[in-house]
Amino acid sequence: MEPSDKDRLREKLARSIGKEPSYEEKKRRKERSKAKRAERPRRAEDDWEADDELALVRRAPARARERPDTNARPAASESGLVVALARTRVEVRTGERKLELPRPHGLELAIGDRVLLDGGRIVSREARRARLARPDPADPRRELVLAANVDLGAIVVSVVAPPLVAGLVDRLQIALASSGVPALVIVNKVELLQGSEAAGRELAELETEWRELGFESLRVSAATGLGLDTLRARLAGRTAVLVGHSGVGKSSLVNALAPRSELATGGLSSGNLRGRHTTSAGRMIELADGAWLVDTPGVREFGLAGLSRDELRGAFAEFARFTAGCRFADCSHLVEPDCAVRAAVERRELSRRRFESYARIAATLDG
Ligand SMILES: Nc1nc2c(ncn2[C@@H]2O[C@H](COP(=O)(O)OP(=O)(O)OP(=O)(O)O)[C@@H](O)[C@H]2O)c(=O)[nH]1
Ligand SMILES: [Mg+2]
Ligand SMILES: [Zn+2]
Repeated sequence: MEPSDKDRLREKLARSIGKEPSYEEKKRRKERSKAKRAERPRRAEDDWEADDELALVRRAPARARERPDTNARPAASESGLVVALARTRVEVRTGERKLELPRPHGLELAIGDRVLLDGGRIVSREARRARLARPDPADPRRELVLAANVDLGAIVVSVVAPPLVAGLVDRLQIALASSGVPALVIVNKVELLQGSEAAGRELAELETEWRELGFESLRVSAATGLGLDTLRARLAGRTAVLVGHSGVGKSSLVNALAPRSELATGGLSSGNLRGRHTTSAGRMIELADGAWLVDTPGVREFGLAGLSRDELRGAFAEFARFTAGCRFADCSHLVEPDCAVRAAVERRELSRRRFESYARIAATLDG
């Protein structure tokens, strides 16, 4: 190593040591957060703390013992279901039992995975039927699997607070379609439409658009219970993953459908009506009638980095009716002259909103 490199390294080290809080300070911080936690009722998530957006770190062992059926030694060669994940631990359901096992090295796991246990360890993972994944916001080349083996992707949006963001629905519909998972749009908080005519009109327009595109949607309210019976019937016997922005009411819906789950729910920031990222890690919950729900942390955005331009064009299937009229066979519909898709948008035969959503997604793809 060149001396200059060494010097730089030493300097860097010195800087990082300077940043590190002292032992005393760390202890004080720990006491403070412990006192804060003690002020509010205990909830299931208290055993876990956020590591990054999706992973969890198990808290100190004293609390870990409180959960019943935990750490019972499993029989040899059982199979189980991964219901929660932390950096070093995995929570697995086998029948009615909940086990906490060390996270195995070299085995990628996701919530919803079926695993084989042997002598209290996870030894293998079954092949996944289907999964919903997205690029890791911290490193887009890596993939984060939100849930494995799902039958349904429930895209949760809300009206008024937070307002409905149709573009995220487009993205999630595309991601689910490319995973081969059917999508269901759940519009929550619909009781809030009573105070807002504009939001009601906007939703009705979107619903018409979704229906014409063949996308299923359902109006519900976790607060009043409206639509929950229909939703329950739609979920029966299936495993569904709930995805959407923070604050739309994903965890509230799980609690309304499975009152024993007691997931933490959070208010909204008063200024911008956005959620507070209350759920910090996914969790799989069993409902009655054979349904399972995977609650996930709210996404800020949902990248589609892995999508090709062809796949994107295919995802906006309503364009296909016009593309024969484009001057260029490989028209991107973005910049080329004589584009029949853009012309159809001008004539209002295609939705301008959908076209703009297409253009926005296209701008984020490489190549
Ligand atoms: N008015 C109304 N408020 C609701 C409804 N459902 C949920 N909320 C409220 O919306 C806020 C956010 O709910 P959460 O269930 O925490 O939302 P979430 O989607 O899980 O949010 P993250 O965990 O941050 O992703 C809470 O204050 C809930 O009480 C509803 O149907 N109507
Ligand atoms: Mg939540
Ligand atoms: Zn075109």
